[in-house]
Amino acid sequence: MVDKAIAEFRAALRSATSVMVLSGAGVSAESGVPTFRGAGGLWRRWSATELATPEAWARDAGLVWEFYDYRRRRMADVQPNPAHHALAAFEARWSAAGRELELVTQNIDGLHEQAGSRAVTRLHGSIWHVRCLRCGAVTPNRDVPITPAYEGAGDPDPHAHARRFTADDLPRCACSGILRPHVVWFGESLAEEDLGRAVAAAERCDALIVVGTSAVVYPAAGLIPLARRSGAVVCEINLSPTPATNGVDYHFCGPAGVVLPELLEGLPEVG
Ligand code: BJW
Ligand code: ZN
Repeated sequence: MVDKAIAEFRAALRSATSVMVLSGAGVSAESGVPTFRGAGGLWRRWSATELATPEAWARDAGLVWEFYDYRRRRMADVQPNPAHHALAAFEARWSAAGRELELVTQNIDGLHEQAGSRAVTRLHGSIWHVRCLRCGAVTPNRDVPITPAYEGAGDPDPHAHARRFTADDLPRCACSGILRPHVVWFGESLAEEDLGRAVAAAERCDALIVVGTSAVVYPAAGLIPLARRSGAVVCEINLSPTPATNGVDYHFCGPAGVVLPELLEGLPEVG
């Protein structure tokens, strides 16, 4: 039986023209990608959020690349799960019916795109792209290891023998500049175009689905009250309450891979 609140939000979707989805790490958890603030969020003795900073890079770029190389190795083989597939299938039906869907993700793993989602705005970049610190070029890169020096490195065990990497071990651009992961670290600005697109979608949407995010990282978390103030009906799908929960219309407690397919199934109805 479909839950009453689910039925109510489905009714809101039925009458919506423009829908926005804001996704976070919880959407990829069922694919085996660890979240940031949950169990499995530690690599050696660091949390992901300690190494995802310009300060960590300035201190030890070789270590930061080792951490990203490890995550790239883990992410290389994961597959989209029913949550990613439900969103991609929904987008296909929704846009065929002439309606608008904007999927704004904080995830850097590329799983939404892999599932077939098309209108994806990546607020925090992509782990599968690198950026040159000298010429600024952004290029796709799926090399694992990122350079031969990282072969066999990345052991997450806190007691692992720590290897030191030097500037010679780091990946280089054709211009010989050092390459860094094309992701957004704490204290760095989001790409203006991406944030502008997300803000416009939040202001325009009739319904917002917030899924699998702890809603603590800004400016992404600020999109939720922005959409609500702009008149959207907002639901949150999460395993537990978040700081955003009190400000949304519906909180659906459960795994994204179960709740999203149920919420979106068969919408919009045609005929
Ligand atoms: C499930 C589930 C299942 C599990 N089903 N659910 C305003 C106020 C306060 C601070 C700031 C502010 N504005 C800016 C800041 C500073 C900072 C910030 O937000 N700090 C706060 C943490 C305090 N923001 C920034 O620095 C941003 N830049 C910026 O604003 O520039 C201008 C500026 C700079 C300085 C000062 C002021 C302005 C940049 C943020 C970049 C975030 N980068 C990262 C790393 C990306 C690269 C990488 O991966 O290595 O992005 S941090 C990390 O957090 C990553 C994520 O995208 C992001 C959000 O995490 P997410 O997705 O929510 O994951 P989790 O793990 O936190 O939550 C998972 C959730 O899923 C949980 O709730 C689970 O329950 C749930 N879940 N399984 C459903 N199966
Ligand atoms: Zn370059």
